[in-house]
Amino acid sequence: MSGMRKSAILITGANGEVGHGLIERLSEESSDPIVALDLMEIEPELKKRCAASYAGSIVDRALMERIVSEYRVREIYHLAALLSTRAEFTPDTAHDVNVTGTLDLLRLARDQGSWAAESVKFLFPSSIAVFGLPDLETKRAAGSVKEWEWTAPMTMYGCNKLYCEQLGRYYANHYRQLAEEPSEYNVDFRCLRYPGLISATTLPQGGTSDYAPEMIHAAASRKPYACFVREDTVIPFMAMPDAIDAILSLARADVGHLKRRVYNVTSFSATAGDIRDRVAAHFPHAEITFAPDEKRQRIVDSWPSDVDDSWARSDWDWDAKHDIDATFNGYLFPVIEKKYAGA
Ligand code: AKB
Repeated sequence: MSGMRKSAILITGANGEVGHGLIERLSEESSDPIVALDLMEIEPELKKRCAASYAGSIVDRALMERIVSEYRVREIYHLAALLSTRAEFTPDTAHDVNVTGTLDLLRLARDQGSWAAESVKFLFPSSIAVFGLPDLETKRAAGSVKEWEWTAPMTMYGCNKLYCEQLGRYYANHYRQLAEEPSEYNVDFRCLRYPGLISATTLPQGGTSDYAPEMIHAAASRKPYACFVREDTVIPFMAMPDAIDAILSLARADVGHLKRRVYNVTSFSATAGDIRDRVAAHFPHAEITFAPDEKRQRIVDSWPSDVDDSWARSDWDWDAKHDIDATFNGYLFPVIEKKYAGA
């Protein structure tokens, strides 16, 4: 059957923030057809760039079977997830989507790989939410954390991501290790842990690092904004174009150079107050206040103020193109102004 099927790149969560940027880049840079999947109908602009798109859930097995009956999936970008705030309201659903959905896709990748006799690449965005620092004093003392430090998440989403990292590592390195003939075509799982992402063109849904993009978009669209964390709250961030560069660089890296399956990546760390200052300097009419929500604050306080991404730098030459100045002055402000021009 594999001879009849067209080979394709599968992107789940295609309508999300990373999905938007990734589909735009992949459709320009790669000749491989893209198959997009999202709970919602894919936006028309993105649809045009895909060979096919499906609206449905990643835990719908019949749908997944339909996709593989039509396409030989040789690379997967598994972006679909319920983010950290939303997952706290519906932890069971979050577990279904974030864990069961990922496990189903790992199985799909395994099957596709063994039929085609080649490993399927499986790109998985994890998050700084896998870290859990118990209090602010520890967070200050920890500074920049390494991949294996402080991995005791306090959110369902963080637990889900951390476990899926381990599942991916298992499918890549240890799958059916006791079988007489272990598979030669294990899943080529590659994972990066994103910091808070900030896009000039889309807004996140249901995350806890959302205060940064929300503040910027509110100011650009002349709306008042009450930030739900304290002014001194600090976590690492990254501009969306760098997030897309990072996942594509990891996907294209020579597997022989990858000494890990899971990599920290970051660009700059900033407090909510730093972001307010930059936004207020650029949009003098901005109305930004601070009204911390105790519960969401606790979650952000448990995330590190910085991550050490030296493994990514040395194994696949990771280097963010946008530092904090370039993120705001070279990317966010010019692009966001166009977005809201005339609004
Ligand atoms: C969230 O806030 O849940 C995400 C994340 C940090 O992974 N943006």
